[in-house]
Amino acid sequence: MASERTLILVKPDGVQRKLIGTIVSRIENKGLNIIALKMLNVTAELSKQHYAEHVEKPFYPDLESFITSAPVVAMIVEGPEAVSVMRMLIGATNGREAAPGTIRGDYGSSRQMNMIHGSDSVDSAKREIGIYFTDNEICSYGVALGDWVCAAD
Ligand code: IDP
Repeated sequence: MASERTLILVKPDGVQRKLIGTIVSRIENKGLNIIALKMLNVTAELSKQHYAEHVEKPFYPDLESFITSAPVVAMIVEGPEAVSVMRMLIGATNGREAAPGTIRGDYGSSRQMNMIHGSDSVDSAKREIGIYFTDNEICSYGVALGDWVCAAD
């Protein structure tokens, strides 16, 4: 199992709804390591960098207004297959279609205000981590119980 890193954001609606702790708990309960974490305001420029693939889409202006409307919490999450494991924990984009048990399925009913972002591939994660974090903000570490939580298959 490859250890991967993924970029997670608690979006403005997640922060406003006091879901930071819940989302952090879900990540930690799954056995993944949070190796960087900070609160920040996403600027219009940062939004365009992050959502480069969506900038030309009709929904982008609303997405930019939303993501810049209030602070977000950015995290780097590390662990075995962290990118796909986090995408499973997060659920489908539209909260009305996300499966119960996923973060979006349990807490949301909106397509835009879906509380959390998770990178969709290892390459996207590398690009997004570089947008949000500098190397000296990252604290990779081992955990004593790691082999019990994430034993080899
Ligand atoms: P993802 O966050 O599930 O990977 P993407 O398709 O990459 O979904 O879209 C990025 C974000 O843009 C979504 O999380 C959501 O906030 C917003 N979004 C995506 N599609 C729509 C849409 O059709 N209308 C409004 N907002 C959208």
